[in-house]
Amino acid sequence: MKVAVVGATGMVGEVMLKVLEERNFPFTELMLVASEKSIGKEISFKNKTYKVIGLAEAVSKKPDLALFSAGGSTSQEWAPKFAEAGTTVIDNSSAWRMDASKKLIVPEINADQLTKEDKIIANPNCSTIQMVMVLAPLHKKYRIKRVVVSTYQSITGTGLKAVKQLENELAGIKGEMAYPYPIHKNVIPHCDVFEDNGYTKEEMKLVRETQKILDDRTIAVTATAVRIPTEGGHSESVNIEFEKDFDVTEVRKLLSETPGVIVQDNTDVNTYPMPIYANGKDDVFVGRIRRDGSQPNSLNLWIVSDNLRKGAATNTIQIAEYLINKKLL
Ligand code: 11C
Repeated sequence: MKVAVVGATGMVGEVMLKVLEERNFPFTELMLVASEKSIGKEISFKNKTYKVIGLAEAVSKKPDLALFSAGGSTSQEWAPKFAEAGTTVIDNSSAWRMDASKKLIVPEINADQLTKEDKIIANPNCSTIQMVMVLAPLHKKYRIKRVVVSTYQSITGTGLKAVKQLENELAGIKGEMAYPYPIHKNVIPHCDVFEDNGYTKEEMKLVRETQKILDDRTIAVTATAVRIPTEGGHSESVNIEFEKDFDVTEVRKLLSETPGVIVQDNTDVNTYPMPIYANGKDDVFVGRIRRDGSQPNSLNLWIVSDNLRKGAATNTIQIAEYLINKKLL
């Protein structure tokens, strides 16, 4: 199988290669693909050096699978060209997620929707993936009516430019800014661009993508997405109102039995999820699980996951593994 990693020089691309190596992902030929300015750059993978190639060359080589993490506009333009060449594209950008003809997949939840005909498959936004991993089993059991989420998002979600901004600020160097304000010693209630409704696109992704993945447009979701000067993972404070009542011990048990979810919840010994634990791991961590006594059938919890792994690279590769296992490629 010929595999292309599109956006191989970016932050997610780098993690994608790491995850492909760790999972011993099967391929006969690997193409590392990036924009014009990176063509010819050398990247080593499994003790072999690969030269980065451009998008047109990659399409002409007709890969069986292309793992895209190259931004929305590249994906909009190039994913259909790969698909026309017979390649199955799994795309990490927001370009196709809300397209009614494309599937938005978190393998543990809805990979069974996939068929051989799906040539462009969308990978959800990082902050959505970690939240739905926890919401899905709870929705099945107690029916979710409403979710109120506030995020505390890692600068790695913005990319290398933001990591550099923080490094510069820590070193007292004036440099290029990824954000409109300093991020060191600051918190910025602004992830992605603002939409006309006063919410950011990141906030609206949490609303729209959650409803699409859980296949239930009746779930009310409202979000506030915030950037904080951390790396290693996104954190989320989530308040959930259910139709049915629940028992907190039963919720903890249900989540601890959910594949891909780890419960870290023992306040006696200060155990709860944090980016320093989630960093480099593929699981979604949940803790601070407690009843919201302010209204009926409501729960509070805290979710953390490595946004570059389960939030991006790992989820993409899990989709690819599903396609291979089910012979859908
Ligand atoms: C962030 N969630 O942390 C974003 C990064 O739609 O795939 C990923 C953007 C996306 O800023």
